[in-house]
Amino acid sequence: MATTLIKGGTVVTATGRSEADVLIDGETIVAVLAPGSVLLGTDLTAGVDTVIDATGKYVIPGGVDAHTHMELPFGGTAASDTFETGTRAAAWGGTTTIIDFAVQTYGQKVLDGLAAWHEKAAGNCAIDYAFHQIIGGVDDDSLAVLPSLVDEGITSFKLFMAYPGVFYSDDAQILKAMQVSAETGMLTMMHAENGPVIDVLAAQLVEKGKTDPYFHGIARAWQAEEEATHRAIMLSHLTGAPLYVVHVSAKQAVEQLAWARDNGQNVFGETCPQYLYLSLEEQLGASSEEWGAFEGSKWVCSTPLRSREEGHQHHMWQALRTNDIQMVSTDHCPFCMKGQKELGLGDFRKIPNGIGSVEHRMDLMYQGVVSGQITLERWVELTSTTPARMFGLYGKKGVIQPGADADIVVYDPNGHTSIGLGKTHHMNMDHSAWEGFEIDGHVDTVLSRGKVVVDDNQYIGSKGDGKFVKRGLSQYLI
Ligand code: DUC
Ligand code: ZN
Ligand code: ZN
Repeated sequence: MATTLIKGGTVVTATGRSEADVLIDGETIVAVLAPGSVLLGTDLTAGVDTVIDATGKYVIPGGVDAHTHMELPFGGTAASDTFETGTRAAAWGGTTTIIDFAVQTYGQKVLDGLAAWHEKAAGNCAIDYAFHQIIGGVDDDSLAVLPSLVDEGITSFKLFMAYPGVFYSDDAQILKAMQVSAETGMLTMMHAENGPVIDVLAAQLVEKGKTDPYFHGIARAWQAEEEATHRAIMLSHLTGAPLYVVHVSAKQAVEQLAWARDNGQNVFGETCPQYLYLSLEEQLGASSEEWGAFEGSKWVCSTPLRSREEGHQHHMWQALRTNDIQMVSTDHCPFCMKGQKELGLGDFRKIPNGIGSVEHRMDLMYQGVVSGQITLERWVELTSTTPARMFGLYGKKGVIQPGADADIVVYDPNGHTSIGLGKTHHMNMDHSAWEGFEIDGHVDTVLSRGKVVVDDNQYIGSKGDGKFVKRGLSQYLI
């Protein structure tokens, strides 16, 4: 087995930082040592196969992006990243594990949906991957099958309070699925927006000729997010199901989560970089020479970008500091402008919902360290350690300690990353939602289970390096 020593860096974990060398044997971290350690009389630098010099750099556990949608059929098309392109882009950006959503559509057998996802991913991934299960049709059959997913390493399922006629579950269906969640310990993940209300508002806007992407954000009002979040919390209280609310964007929804947590409920919340940095006014309301007001379609996603004037972004950063929101994923769901987003020219309801960010989450969140929004340790916690714990991967993922998988990023705080097409952009999209963002840091080296996959601005891994990882139950639950 090849041995590697990452030497001279500052190891940063969720709980602290220290000058330390990291020794890897094969795929596994075997020791975290005082700098320059001699082990049983052996000079490690001379004894290992590879030495990575991390002097002046941070050595962090690889990112865990717990919310991606590779190849998701959605909005009359499919997310443009395959497992191959999307996981390679993730590796470029220092993410070494993704948790994607296998889909059961209405009327389909859950295990058939899951098998289809295994087929898409197997042998194609650059980094390790796991699955949640979307239940698009809660019925007797899917409810009966749900508990068996735990043995398959799938310990969480997502329900939708939005998208009537597509993935939507009504309250009765949610209640029944949550009862299974309470019995099994599986985490209920919720897309919390009141879909029926949103669909009426959207139709009324279109009838009045308000068809630009900006009105996507108006139709998907924060009240619809707050109300659904509250309803999900109450149903979780009633059933005892642990609840994880995905892609939280409204400050009022955060308040609901904080209230539930203060009441002692097992309720958790995730936000995404787009809800920290981007807004209704600047992005959904954007205009360009090429696309006119349709430029805003690049940022059509749900939940939507919120008004900066109303202060959601500011509140979201604060919630990350106070732990009212526990982690940051991307909801990576990329669509090209040509042939995909443009399906919604003249009607914002037909714009495929989604933004591509899997490549940039670690950098974008690091910029929050630079700008003083979060600490270095909190950066690691939000992007790696908590996602690993939340979804039953901790110990192997999300930490630098003996026995953990050697998923490691050497991050240079003196480096620089310019995001955009022709600069750093490896996702399969014809535009970047993050064009022009400048990061005061750089992903230098990425190891996936001990193998260097990115180094010196080159991808040197291979398709198929990444393996399916079975997950345990959430490690936040007793
Ligand atoms: N929201 C998105 O923006 N895309 C995929 C699904 C979702 O809920
Ligand atoms: Zn969603
Ligand atoms: Zn999603």
